[in-house]
Amino acid sequence: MGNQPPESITVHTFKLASNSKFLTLRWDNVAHQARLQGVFSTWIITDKGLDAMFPTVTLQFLGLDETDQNRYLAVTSNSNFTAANSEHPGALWRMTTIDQTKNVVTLRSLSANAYIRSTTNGEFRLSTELSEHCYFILSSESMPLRKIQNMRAISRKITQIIPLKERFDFPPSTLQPEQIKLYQQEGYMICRNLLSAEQISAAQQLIQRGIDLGADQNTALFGIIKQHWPKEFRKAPEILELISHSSILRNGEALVGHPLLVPDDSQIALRRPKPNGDKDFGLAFDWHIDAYDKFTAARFAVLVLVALSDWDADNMGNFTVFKGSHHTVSKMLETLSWNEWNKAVKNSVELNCERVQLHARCGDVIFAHPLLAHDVAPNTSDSVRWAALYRLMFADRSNRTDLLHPGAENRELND
Ligand SMILES: O=C(O)CCC(=O)C(=O)O
Repeated sequence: MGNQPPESITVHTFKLASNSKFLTLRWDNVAHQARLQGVFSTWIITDKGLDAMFPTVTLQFLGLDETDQNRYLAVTSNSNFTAANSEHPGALWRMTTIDQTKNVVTLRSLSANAYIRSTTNGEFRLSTELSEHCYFILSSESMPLRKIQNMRAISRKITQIIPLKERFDFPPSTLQPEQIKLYQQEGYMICRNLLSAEQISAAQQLIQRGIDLGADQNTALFGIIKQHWPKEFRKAPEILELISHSSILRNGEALVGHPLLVPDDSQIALRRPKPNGDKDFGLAFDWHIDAYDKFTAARFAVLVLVALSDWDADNMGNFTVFKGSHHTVSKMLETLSWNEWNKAVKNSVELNCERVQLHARCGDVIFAHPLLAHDVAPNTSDSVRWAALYRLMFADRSNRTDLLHPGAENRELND
């Protein structure tokens, strides 16, 4: 008998203990939760044997051709998931058994020193803390090679229709703990140098094209005039990638203390000069919060504004904040009835917070708490103010309640 190839291989699935969904690799190389078991959620575990007590393993998904090296679950140095070869520094995982009778295990990335955990939006993230979101039920079966070959043939067909693509490696947060603390106190912060000159210029060119085509039309609803840009501008990669292809996304997460979703829409906001000192904004109030309904407040996690022109003096259509007002607004939402709150907003009641017209240079990024009262300053300059705004949503919607009580939010991003 020569060296016969094995007739079967032991394969594994990782099913989340919390919702019975499988750890799967998606077409865009995101580790995500799938309802059904398939080739992309069936894994070959290879023991790397770096530590006899706690097995260090690589996780190779079954799908695709054997010759394709990039079939290993790995974590990048920016803590994002990717499909890589087995030599990738983030491809080593420590598998620890939590409950032997039920085969419950956790997976800890050796390079990131953090556990893989599920989020309620169907993705996975890393967490430095162990919680029930990190528990998987490990199932193992011996699978005949013939079956594996059939499964691979199917997966090749799938990837012909939806090719596996590179996932962008979101850059890490640039924020220091003191900055996060100040944001929690004041409800806003300005970050500089997060965007490249090319990114800023691409976004500006897109907006200029829109202006040339007359895309920035005003619409009126119930007497409120809104500047409305068509989807092809609001959702253009030049605008949306300002968030995902810079540290803005992870800075937002660091400020909020929870994972956020990559935005799929934006608000392009031009504020035109009005020499009579009127502001170029539909709302007549002196302050407002976005989604100010008692039930929708903080439905998004953080407001992000990217300045796309210079407005570095007062009265240039500046984004204007009421320093620390997120604390006051939080109390108002808690204590006032729906009618009282509505009246308070409509009458622009005194918040007893300093009103600050923020000064920004092109490319500066402002982060604001969803309960922070804000306004648009008049523009008596001779140039239009350009900005793009984003309302970043939680990956886990249940985290919203944290933000309704500023001061009680997580101090650290654990997800
Ligand atoms: O354009 C701005 O500076 C702010 C706009 C704003 O407050 C809003 O759209 O709610």
